[in-house]
Amino acid sequence: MTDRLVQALNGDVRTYDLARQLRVGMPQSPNHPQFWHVLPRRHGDMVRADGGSAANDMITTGTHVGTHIDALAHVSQDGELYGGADAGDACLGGKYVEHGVHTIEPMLRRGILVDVAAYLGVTTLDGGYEITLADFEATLEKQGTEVREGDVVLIRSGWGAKFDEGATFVGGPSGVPGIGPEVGQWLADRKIHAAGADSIAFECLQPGAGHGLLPVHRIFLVEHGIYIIEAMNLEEISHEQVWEFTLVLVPLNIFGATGSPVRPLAVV
Ligand code: UVW
Repeated sequence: MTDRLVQALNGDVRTYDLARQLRVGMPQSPNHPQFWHVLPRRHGDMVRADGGSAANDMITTGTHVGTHIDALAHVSQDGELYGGADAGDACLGGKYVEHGVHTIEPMLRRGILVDVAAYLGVTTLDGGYEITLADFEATLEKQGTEVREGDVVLIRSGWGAKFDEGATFVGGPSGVPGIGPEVGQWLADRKIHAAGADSIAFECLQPGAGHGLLPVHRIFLVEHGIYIIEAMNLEEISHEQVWEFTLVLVPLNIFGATGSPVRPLAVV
C-alpha cells in the first residue's frame, strides 16, 4: 500500500472525481430542502490593522442534495429500519442514533462501473426505462467485469449527462431510467456494500409517477443494509472505460443524519 501511495504522490495513479459540483440552482429532488450558499462577509467588510481581510460564507442544504449517500436511516418500511430497528425509537431528539450517517464507515473498496448506456449504444436510456437483468448481465459480460461481495457497484444510465439541463434531470413527467427490483434483488443477493447511479433517484421512476414508490430503496436500505449513492458523475470513467477501480468515499460525520453530501473518487 505504501508503494501505491508513493505512486499516487508521484502522479502515477489516476484519480477520477465522481461528484457533481454543488451550486445554487442545481437540479435536485423536490423531496429535499434546497442547497443555499451565501457570503455574509466579503473582503473589506472587516479589515485588520495590517490590511488583511477574510471572506466567510455559509451553506444550508438538505443532506440528499447533489452527489450524496443515503444512510440506512433514510427509509423505513412499516415503521422499521434495517435489522428491524423501530423507526421511531431510532430517532431521539430529532437525530437518528441508529443507522444515522455517522454509522457509515469511510469506504476504500473495490468499485465497478456497469455502463449499461454504453452497452446499449445510447447517450442515455429513456426516462422510465427499467434496466433489465438481461441488460445488466450482458453489460457485465461485455466489459468482462464481475460483481463480488463487498463491492460498490456504480450503474450508468447516461441520464447524469442531463445534470446541467436542470429540471430534465429530476424526472417528473419524463421519468428517470435506472434499475428496478429485479436487478436490485440480484445485487442484494450478491451482498454488495453499496450501489450508486448517475441519476437523482438511483432507481427507475416511471414517467409522471413522481418520487413515490422506491422499491429498490426498500430492498437495499431496509432489507439488506446496502447504501445508495445518487447523482454521481460517471461520464469520465465511462468515456475512458474504467470498469474497475478503488472507490474512495467518506460521508460527513454528521451525528444522526439520514444522508450526507459526498465527493467519491475512483482511483486506478
Ligand atoms: C430521492 O429523491 C429519490 O433521493 P433520496 O433517495 O436521497 O431521497
